[in-house]
Amino acid sequence: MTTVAIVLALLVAAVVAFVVLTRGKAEPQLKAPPGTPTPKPSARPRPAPRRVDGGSAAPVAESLPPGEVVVEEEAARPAGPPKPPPPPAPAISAKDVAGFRKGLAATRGGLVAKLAAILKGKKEIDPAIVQEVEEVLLSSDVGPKTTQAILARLRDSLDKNELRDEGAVWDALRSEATRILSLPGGPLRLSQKPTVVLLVGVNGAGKTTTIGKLATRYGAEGKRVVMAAGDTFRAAAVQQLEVWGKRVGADVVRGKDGADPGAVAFDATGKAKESGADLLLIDTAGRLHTKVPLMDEIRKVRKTIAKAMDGAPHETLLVLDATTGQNALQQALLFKDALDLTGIVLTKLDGTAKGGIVLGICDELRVPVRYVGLGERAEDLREFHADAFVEALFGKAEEEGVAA
Ligand SMILES: Nc1nc2c(ncn2[C@@H]2O[C@H](COP(=O)(O)OP(=O)(O)OP(=O)(O)O)[C@@H](O)[C@H]2O)c(=O)[nH]1
Ligand SMILES: [Mg+2]
Repeated sequence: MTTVAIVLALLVAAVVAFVVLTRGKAEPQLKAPPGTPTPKPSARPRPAPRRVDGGSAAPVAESLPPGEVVVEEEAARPAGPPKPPPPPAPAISAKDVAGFRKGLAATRGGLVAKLAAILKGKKEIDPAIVQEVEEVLLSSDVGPKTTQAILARLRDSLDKNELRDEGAVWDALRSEATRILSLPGGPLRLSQKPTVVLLVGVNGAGKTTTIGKLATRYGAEGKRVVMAAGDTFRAAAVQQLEVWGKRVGADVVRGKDGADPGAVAFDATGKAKESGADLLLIDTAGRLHTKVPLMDEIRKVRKTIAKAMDGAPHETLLVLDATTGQNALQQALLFKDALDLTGIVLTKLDGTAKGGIVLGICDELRVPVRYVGLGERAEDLREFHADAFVEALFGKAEEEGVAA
C-alpha cells in the first residue's frame, strides 16, 4: 500500500512538473519595463509624417492617413534667395502695333501711301520734296497748324543737312509724330470708388458704344460697373445702353423719358456710391458743339455730378468720330472751352483715311487721346499708345511699298 502511495505521489509530481515546463515554453515570461504599452499583434510600422509644400509632394500626402500631413506654414520656411524684380514692360507690344495697323489700314493707304510715293527711292531731299510733304499732310486732315509744326522740323533738319535720304525723312516724321502724341494719358485709372466718367460728344460720335466697350473691358477685369442713361431725349438711347448692360452684367440707372439728364447723373452717382461700384459711366445725349444752350446744359450736368460726389466727374471724355476730319477738331476746341476735358476717345478710325487727325487733335488741344475705336465690337476699343500708334502708322512703310 505504502509502495503504491509512493508511486502515485511520484506520478503526480511528474505530471505537475511536465505541465509547468510545457506552459513556460508557450508563454515566455518576458516582462516589459513599466509604462511600456503592450504591442498589439495587428500593429504595422507606419511611415514617418511627411511635409507637403505643394507641387510634386501633394500626391504623397494623399496616400497618408488623415492627420498625418504636416502643412508647413509659408512664414516658417527658410527664406530663399530674394526674387529678382519683374522685367520692365516692353515699350511697344507687337500686339498693340498689329491692332493699330489693322485699324489704320485706310490711313496707311492714304496719308502714308502718298508720302511713300513722294519719298520712294529719293537719294537726295530738297525743299521741293518738303513742299510736297506739306500738301500731303494738309490733304490728310493733319490740320494747318500741326502741318506747319512738322514742316518746321523737316526744314530745320534739311538746313542742318540731316535729311540726306528717304529714310531720314521717315525718321524725322516718326519722331515728330511721337513728340506730338506723347501726352500724359493712358487708360482710365480707377483711383476713386466709384470713379465717375462723363462721356460727351456730338450725335453719333460713338458715346454709347464706347461706354459699352469700356464696361466690357472693366467688367472683365472684375470691376463693378454702373452705367447711367443720361441721354434722356431718346428712348432708344436708354434701350441701347440696357442691351450693353445685360451683355456685360452692369446695372443701368435710368430716369423717366424726358427726365433732366442732370438728375439722372446725380441719382446714378449716389447709387454707384451706395452699391460700392468701381466705375460709373455716364452717357449723354449727342449735342452740337455750336449750340450754346446744349453746351450750357452739359456744363450743368457736370456741376450736378460734383454735388453728388466731391471731385466727380473724375474724367470727362470727349468722343470724336475720326471720319469727320477737321470738323472733329472744331468740335474738340468748343467742347474743351465748355468743359474740363481729361481725354479723347477717337472712334471709327477703322473706317477713315483721315487718321492724321489724331496729330492735329493732340497738337492743338493738348488733350491726350486715351482710346481709339477700331471697329464696332467690344474688343475694338484700344488703349492709345503713342509709340505703337506711330509704329503702326509709319513703320516699314518704305519696305512694304504702300505707295500706289
Ligand atoms: N466702325 C466703327 N463704328 C463705330 C465705332 N464706334 C461706334 N461705332 C458705330 O457708330 C454708330 C453710332 O454709335 P453710338 O454709340 O450710338 O453713338 P452716340 O454718340 O451714342 O450717338 P447719339 O447717342 O445719337 O449721340 C453705331 O452704329 C456704332 O456701332 C468704331 O470705333 N468703329
Ligand atoms: Mg448715344
